[in-house]
Amino acid sequence: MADTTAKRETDSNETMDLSQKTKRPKFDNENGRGEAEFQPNILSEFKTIKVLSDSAREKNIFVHGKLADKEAVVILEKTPIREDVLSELFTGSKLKLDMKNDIYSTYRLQAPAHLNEIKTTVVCPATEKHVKKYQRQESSLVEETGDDYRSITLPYIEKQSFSIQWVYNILEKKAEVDRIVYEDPDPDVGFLLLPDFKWDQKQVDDLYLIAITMKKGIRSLRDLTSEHLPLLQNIFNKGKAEILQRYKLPASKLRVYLHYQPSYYHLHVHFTKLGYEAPGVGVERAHLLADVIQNLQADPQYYATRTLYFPLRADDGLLEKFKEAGKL
Ligand code: M7G
Repeated sequence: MADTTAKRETDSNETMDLSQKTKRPKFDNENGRGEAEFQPNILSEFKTIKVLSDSAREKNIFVHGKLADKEAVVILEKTPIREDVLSELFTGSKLKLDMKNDIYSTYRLQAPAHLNEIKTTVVCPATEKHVKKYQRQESSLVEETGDDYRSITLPYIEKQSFSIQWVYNILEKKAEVDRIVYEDPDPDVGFLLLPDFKWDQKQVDDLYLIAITMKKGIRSLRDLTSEHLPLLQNIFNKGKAEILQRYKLPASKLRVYLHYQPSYYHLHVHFTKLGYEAPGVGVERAHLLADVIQNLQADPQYYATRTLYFPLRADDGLLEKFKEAGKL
C-alpha cells in the first residue's frame, strides 16, 4: 500500500488491503507490476472479539477484533480456483482420502502454499460504523422522497457518513497508484478507474472495478442533474472501452451501476462482470448507469425529486431518523 504514513495522519478510517501484496500472475504484466513481496505478519497480534458474519457458501468470514490495541475488522475470503493453475494443483498437491464407496471417493487436497492464498482485508482503526457495516443484520426498505432526502438523509450523512479520505488518497495519488487502470484527468468529466478492493484481479469472472470522479462534492445519485450528463457518459463510454481493451470483456458482459445509498459519499460507479453476484447488486440498491443517464435526459431533476427506495440495516442510525420522522 502506498503512503500509509500520510493516510494515518489524515484518516481515522485507515484501510489496508493486504491483497495488494499477494501475487497476481494474470495481470501483473499488463500493469507492469513485479512479484509481490512477503510482509511482516501484522495479523499474528490480532485478538478476535467477535465473528460479525460468515458464509460457508461465499467462503468468507468477517471478524471484529483488536490489532495493537486498535479496533479492527479483518475479512478473510477464499478465492476462486483458476483454470490456469489446475495442472500445478493436480501435480503439486498431497491427497488424504476421506472416504471411498464404489465409484465415489472424496479427498482433502493439500495444495502448494502459493495456490492456497486467502484474500485478506484489514480495516484498522475501524470505527463503530465499520463494525456495524460488516455485521449480519435484518434490513428494512425505506421510501425516501426528495423532501425526505433534504430534511432527514442529508443532515444525517453530513454528520455520520464514512470518511472518504481513501478516495482522496487515490485522487491525489497517495495510495493505490500502481493499481490505476485508466485515468481521465479532466476536472469536470474526468475519473480514475481502478480495481475495487473486493477484487483480487486473478480472474475476470468476478471482475470489479470502480470509477471515481475527479470532481469533488457530488455525494450520490441524489446530487445528479442533467448538468452531470457529460461526466456520466464519459465514465460509461471510456470505462467500457478500457475494460474491453484490457480484460477483453465487451459492454454486453458488464453491469455498470451506482449504489443508492452508497457507503462513501463521493460519486463513483461500479463496473462488475454480468453474472457475478457482487454484494449490493440487488434492485433495491443498484441503479444501472444507462438508466440513470436516460432518466436525467428525460428529466434534469429526476434524482432530486423522485422517491427512491433502499434498504437500511436494523442498527443503521438513518433508519432511526426515518422512524422518528414517522416514515416507517
Ligand atoms: P459504495 O457503494 O459506496 O459502498 O461503494 P459499499 O462498500 O457498501 O458497496 C464503494 C466501493 O468502494 C465498494 O465496492 C468498496 O469495496 C470499494 N472500496 C472501499 N474502500 C475503502 C476501498 C479502498 O480503499 N480501495 C478500493 N480500491 N476500493 C475500495
